[in-house]
Amino acid sequence: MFMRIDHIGIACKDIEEKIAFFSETFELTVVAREVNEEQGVKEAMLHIADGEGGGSYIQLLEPLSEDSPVGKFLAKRGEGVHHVAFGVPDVAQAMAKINEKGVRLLDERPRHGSMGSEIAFLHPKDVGGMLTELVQAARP
Ligand code: V0V
Ligand code: CO
Repeated sequence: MFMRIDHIGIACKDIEEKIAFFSETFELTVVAREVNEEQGVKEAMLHIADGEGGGSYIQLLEPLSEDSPVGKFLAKRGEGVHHVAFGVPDVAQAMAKINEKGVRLLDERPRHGSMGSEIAFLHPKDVGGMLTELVQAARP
């Protein structure tokens, strides 16, 4: 079901500062930047490698408001790893198969994600405390 780790999402207070840190320290390149109103984030993707069905990235996330998912996470836990996203060939199919196993979906249908992807989240409490995202990358 999982083809690769698509990205690790990192919650940060100041995305510009973290972009500078990650790109300078690890020699990573920012390949996309987006504001996603629906998810309440300003985000940047830093490319690591290319894999089956898409690339793998670090995703830096700054909240658009305090009551957004990342805003609440920062207030409660501070900066750090917010979610892990796995690449899947078909997000709707993966959602259905995973839900059949009793894992709660946080999305009823796929949402718009970074770089034209389709995404869906799984409840962290059902995945060993890890907020999990499924990503179907955009077709090239
Ligand atoms: C909350 N919890 C987490 C967590 N956030 N555990 C692990 N990792 C996280 N990131 C825990 C929290 O400590 C609570 O546990 C419990 O889950 C309920 O959390 P809460 O603080 O009451 O907050 P809620 O319920 O209001 O929201 C939590 C969820 C929410 C996960 C349901 O953040 C959500 O729907 N997230 C999905 C959307 C999202 O995160 N979007 C931003 C990324 P205790 O204290 O009760 O034990 S957007 C993105 O990645 C994009 C666009 C992309 O990749 O393209
Ligand atoms: Co993400």
